[in-house]
Amino acid sequence: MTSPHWTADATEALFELPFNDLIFRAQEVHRQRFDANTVQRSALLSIKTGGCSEDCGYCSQAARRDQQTGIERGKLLELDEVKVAAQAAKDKGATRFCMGAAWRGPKEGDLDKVIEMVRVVKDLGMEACLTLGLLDAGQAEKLAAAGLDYYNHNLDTSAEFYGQVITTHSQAARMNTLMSVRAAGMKICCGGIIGMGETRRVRAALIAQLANLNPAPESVPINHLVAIPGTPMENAPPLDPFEFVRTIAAARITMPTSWVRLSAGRMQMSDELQALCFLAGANSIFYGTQLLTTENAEAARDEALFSRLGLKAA
Ligand code: SAM
Ligand code: DTB
Ligand code: SF4
Repeated sequence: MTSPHWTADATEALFELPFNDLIFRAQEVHRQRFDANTVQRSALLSIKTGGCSEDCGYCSQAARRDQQTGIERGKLLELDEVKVAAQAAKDKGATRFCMGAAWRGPKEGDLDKVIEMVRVVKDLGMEACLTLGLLDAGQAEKLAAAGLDYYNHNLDTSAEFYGQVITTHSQAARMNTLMSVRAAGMKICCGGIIGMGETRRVRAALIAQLANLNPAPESVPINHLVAIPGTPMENAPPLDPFEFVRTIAAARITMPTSWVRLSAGRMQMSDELQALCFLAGANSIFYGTQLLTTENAEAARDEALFSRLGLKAA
């Protein structure tokens, strides 16, 4: 399936619309393809925490900063631990289980262990998603053969801004991984982070790049920076919350068939801001008390919000 090409200019023009016009357009697009009152829920588990070789400026898990962030290096979780967490997520109503590892990319021995984890999740009847860093073509094929539904690998920010945030790998290398994931036949979960001090132009260019992956990623996580003490971004300038909502709306309009996930940063958002994000076309969330190394909104708060807004779980 091909989709229209979005330039950074055309995407920035969406951001420039009066807020009400932008939200109206996003609603129109959203309602053509989705039930506007349904929100999908994914659970997240860190299967290997900390000690990462990379230097992503927003991340608490870079080995070079573990003294400052206080994140202890963990081992790859045991299969039984994953089983317990996956069952608990299913019991709470998650339909997808995402497992993340603080690696530049997986080693072969680790990949075999992770494949066992994918089988556990699939046996419980949930969709399985992994985020393990860079993959080569053979690794992507192995994961696809194991039945992995989604691979999460974010572009994170626009090509022009990337080098100011991450120096240990290039955005082009991440593009190669996305192509390998696609070639192996898996669905792509790919998005980015907003609120790192980037300009509106950078946000628009990121959204255009995602939309132009052609086909667009099936799942698009829009993360609000969680400013973690000890990272270079701990004092990132605050973002106007309406600008975050605009980013969600631009993602919805440019990627009409994708699940747009209101991802990291939800705990720091008011209920009203989250409601605006749903109105702008977000239709997925991370659900459960923990993201990777930071806390997520409590399930009880989410249940109450869903009930107040008349939202249904997918
Ligand atoms: N190491 C793998 C990688 O980088 O692809 C997988 C794990 S990595 C932590 C997954 C994603 O989490 C990143 O691409 C980034 O979008 C998001 N993330 C990490 N730290 C974050 C933060 N402080 N705020 C918001 N999103 C964050
Ligand atoms: C994604 O886009 N966001 C998730 C998931 N994919 C792996 C991770 C958010 C991490 C937030 C910071 C933390 O908890 O360390
Ligand atoms: Fe490592 Fe991923 Fe964190 Fe970058 S975002 S430092 S690759 S865990």
